[in-house]
Amino acid sequence: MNMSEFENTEKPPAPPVRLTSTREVNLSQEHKPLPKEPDGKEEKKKGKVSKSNKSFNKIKDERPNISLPSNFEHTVHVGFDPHTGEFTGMPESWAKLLQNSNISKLEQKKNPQAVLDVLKYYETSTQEEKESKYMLNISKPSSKSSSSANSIQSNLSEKFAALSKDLPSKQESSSPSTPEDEEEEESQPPPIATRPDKTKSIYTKPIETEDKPNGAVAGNKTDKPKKKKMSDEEILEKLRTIVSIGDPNRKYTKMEKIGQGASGTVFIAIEVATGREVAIKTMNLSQQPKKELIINEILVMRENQNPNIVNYLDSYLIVDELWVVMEYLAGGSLTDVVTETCMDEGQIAAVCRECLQALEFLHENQVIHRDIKSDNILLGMDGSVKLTDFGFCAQLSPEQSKRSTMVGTPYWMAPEVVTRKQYGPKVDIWSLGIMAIEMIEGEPPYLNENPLRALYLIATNGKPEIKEKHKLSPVFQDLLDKCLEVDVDRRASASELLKHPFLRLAKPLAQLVPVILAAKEAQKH
Ligand code: G5X
Repeated sequence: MNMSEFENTEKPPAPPVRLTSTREVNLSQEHKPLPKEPDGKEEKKKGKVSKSNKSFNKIKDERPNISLPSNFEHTVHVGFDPHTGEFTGMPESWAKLLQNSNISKLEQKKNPQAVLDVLKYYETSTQEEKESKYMLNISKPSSKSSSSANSIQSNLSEKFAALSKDLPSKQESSSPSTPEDEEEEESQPPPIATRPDKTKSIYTKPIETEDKPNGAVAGNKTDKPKKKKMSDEEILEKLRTIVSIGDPNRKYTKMEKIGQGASGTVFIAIEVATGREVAIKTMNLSQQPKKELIINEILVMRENQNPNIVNYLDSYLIVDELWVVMEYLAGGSLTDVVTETCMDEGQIAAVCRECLQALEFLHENQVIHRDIKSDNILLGMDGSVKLTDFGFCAQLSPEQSKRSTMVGTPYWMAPEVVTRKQYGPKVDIWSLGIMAIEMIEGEPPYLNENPLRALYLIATNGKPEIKEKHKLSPVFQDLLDKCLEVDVDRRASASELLKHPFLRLAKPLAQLVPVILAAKEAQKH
């Protein structure tokens, strides 16, 4: 018929491919709505990455045999002399980190507290990369910026000093594997690509010590059992009351690994009874430093089902291995799309609306996701958009309506998290704003900065600069302003944002399919 002929010849052009993609795609520059300046650093990044990723994966793979170091903590007191502009009593490892951070002397002098905050923070995140999941006790400065010589206390890991030299190489990484990588990645097909280590989530121990009469000195290792800390046996006991009985190996077949995260390995499988595809996250409990988080993830997600959330389906416990069965989305993550292609505003608005629907639902139910970023947005082949990985979510209650644990991924973190204030659901809105920047620019602000300096910049700059803001429609600019508002009370809520005029630009979800396919195509190369 005429019509189909017409459609064949006039097929819409393929979506523009992002030239700055770290995954090495080279296509014509022409249809780029939001070009980015070429970045010299990009090249440098690539070379190193595969190597550092490789060793990182290696560490992860061997994790089963490495027990977490314990009792390697000591307390340090750091002061700042405003006259000399020097920190006093700073551990050598911190000094080294700071030296490599590109945080200038002037910046240090301008905001020494921010420097100390982020140093402690960074300590934790690097710690995590070595140990995979990361429980560090970090005590908050007992009184913030009260004196010019701020005294802070923090626990240091013995390994810490060694970490600073790894930092520069922990740059980017999603570049295609070099031949030598192949054996490491054989079980990681495209849907979930590797990301730079520095885009991985971190979690630090709550700063509850500050409430203690004896202040932070009460020491962190002594108070570990405080607050309903459950024993391993109690954890298993509790899990047994939650999970289904039966052998999941008989209910699901054709398991194929699709991802490896801090908390476990993810497989795709077929549910025998229905023939549908599911994703299964398996976690070896003996390797999980924070088992309560896993129970939390299951309990919270079992109760909170929504079309814009990767829904929990079932769970099983096999000896000490926990299986969490959930919906499978075949379109890959939003990261794949933002790094490989350029989205137009209609597509960005559609993704924002879907994410805001998920957040409105969660926040109404007093749940904070705490790790909103493109990596945690999965796409269906029909263009559906769903929020995933609730491994760090927090269920608020009337007794505890605010949180202080430092959770998330540094580049996406709200200022109130970085500066260690009490925070609530609006941290997700800030992160959504950062994710919107990913959809515009391909990556979050400061990704090329030393991560430590990035944290400093979040703490001190507040709202990040958007490179070519004037090229965005006024309604989009306004939405970004409302997400990236430092003042939490003035920052919009999810329900408010759902009424924002920018969302009226949203295209039908089916129009996300071309960028999903383009991202998949780009990743093949
Ligand atoms: N394509 C899902 C998760 C979601 C709510 C409890 C964590 C990964 C990876 C992952 C890949 C999926 C899942 C589905 C695709 C993940 C989670 C989670 C929950 C219910 C469990 C990690 N790291 N997926 N489809 N990928 O590679 O919190």
